[in-house]
Amino acid sequence: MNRLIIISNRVSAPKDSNSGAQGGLAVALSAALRENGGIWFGWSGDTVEQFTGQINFERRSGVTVATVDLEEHDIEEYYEGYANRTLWPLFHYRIDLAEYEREFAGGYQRVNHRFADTVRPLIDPEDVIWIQDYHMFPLGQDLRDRGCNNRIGFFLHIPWPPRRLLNTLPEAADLAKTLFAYDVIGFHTQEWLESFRDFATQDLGAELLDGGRLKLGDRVVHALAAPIGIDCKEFVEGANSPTARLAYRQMRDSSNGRDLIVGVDRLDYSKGLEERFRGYERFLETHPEERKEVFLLQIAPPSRATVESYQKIRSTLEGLAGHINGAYSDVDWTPIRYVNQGYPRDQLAGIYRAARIGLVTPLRDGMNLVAKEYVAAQDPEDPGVLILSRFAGAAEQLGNGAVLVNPYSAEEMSDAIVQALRMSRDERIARWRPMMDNVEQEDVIWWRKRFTDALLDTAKAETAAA
Ligand code: GDG
Repeated sequence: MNRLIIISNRVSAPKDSNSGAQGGLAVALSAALRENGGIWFGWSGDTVEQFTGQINFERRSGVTVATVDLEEHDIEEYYEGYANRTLWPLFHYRIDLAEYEREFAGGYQRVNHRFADTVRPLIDPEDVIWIQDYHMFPLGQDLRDRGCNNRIGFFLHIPWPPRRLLNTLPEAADLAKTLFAYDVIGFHTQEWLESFRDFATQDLGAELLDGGRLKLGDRVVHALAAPIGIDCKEFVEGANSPTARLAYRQMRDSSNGRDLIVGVDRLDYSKGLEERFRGYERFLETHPEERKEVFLLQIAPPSRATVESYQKIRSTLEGLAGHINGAYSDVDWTPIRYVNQGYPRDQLAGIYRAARIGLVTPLRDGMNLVAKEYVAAQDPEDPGVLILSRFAGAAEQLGNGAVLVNPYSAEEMSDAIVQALRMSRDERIARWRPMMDNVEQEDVIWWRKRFTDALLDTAKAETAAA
């Protein structure tokens, strides 16, 4: 394959290849860069007084990383503003939280121009470019405007919202039009893909061609669903590591024979944590006989702490956890252990394995990798039960084994917990197997190949046509 240029807001290539903290995405993209050569480009995480466009080059475990510093107001408007306060809530169907400010939109445009100006000289004519996520919708168009005729793909890691919601964004049409600068655009699920198609055909007047292609003016883009997976092999190894075994043991010891229900999420309103606590409370309220048989461990490392809606959800959850523990605790039992810190991946894998129930109940989620990690970490002889929101992208693949719930319904959540606690080992195995098959087969390498193959196919089709 040709050399690859990956562009994302932050470069998550691990500093050293043994780093336990690396996520599946970083692993997959780093592996692609090592195989094909290339560069991973993004914001350095640092700010400077005056933007210079000077690139910092670095080698990180066999991958060339190129980063650029931005100005303080770039970060306020582009990252904290448009990305985190406008697009993130809107694309997770939360128009009540979305802030529409021209200043944010302007900063977003400016930073995308800056990225384009900076990265353009690094691109050779044969390179294949792959841009990641909602921070950079217009970057492909910006590169085209700078004479870049390369194959360019774009992948969206969050949902694409229904058109009637998206139309609340003043610049929705302009933003969506820029996606036609790409050759291939990918979404996690059929549902997000269909929402995009609806917007493209009904609001932009695009024409739907065969093979998932859409035409607008003289541009044709191939839009496809490519669900991301985890690095399953690595995760299973991690779940069997000494660290994981120790974490498993400690968890079991501290459970006193009670069943552990686990939740692991960035502290984000899209993850449905408030609703999860309320569902669990409903379970405690309506099932006094089961109460002291279980406890919920919610791991929720804080994120985006400068944004007001995140400060609010944090204090709401603290209040709710305190209320539930106050109302139901006993001298020898606390119903919720609510933890605001992160843990190393292997330790997490051991905790997942110790849990009888994985509670993954986002109100809306592009995919949700925690659901897949929970499945991968289970003991095949005695697996736990995954309770999964039907509004997570992962429900399209794992709906064949998970107990699916509507996270807005405390009653459904409570029923699902009871069902999972009473489930026989045979049923748990029968439900886990097909989920594990999916997690193993459609892993992160499969995802990356599915996308890059489509990107290369468009190149072949064009050569053939010529
Ligand atoms: C976005 C989309 C999509 C969490 N706590 C700890 C920890 N984590 C890790 C998990 C998992 C990752 O963070 C979270 O991934 P998710 O997929 O659940 O969610 P987002 O961060 O919102 O990711 C999402 C994803 O992009 C990929 O396309 O699936 O829908 O929103 O890997 O394990 N990791 C460690 N300690 C923690 O305490 N080490």
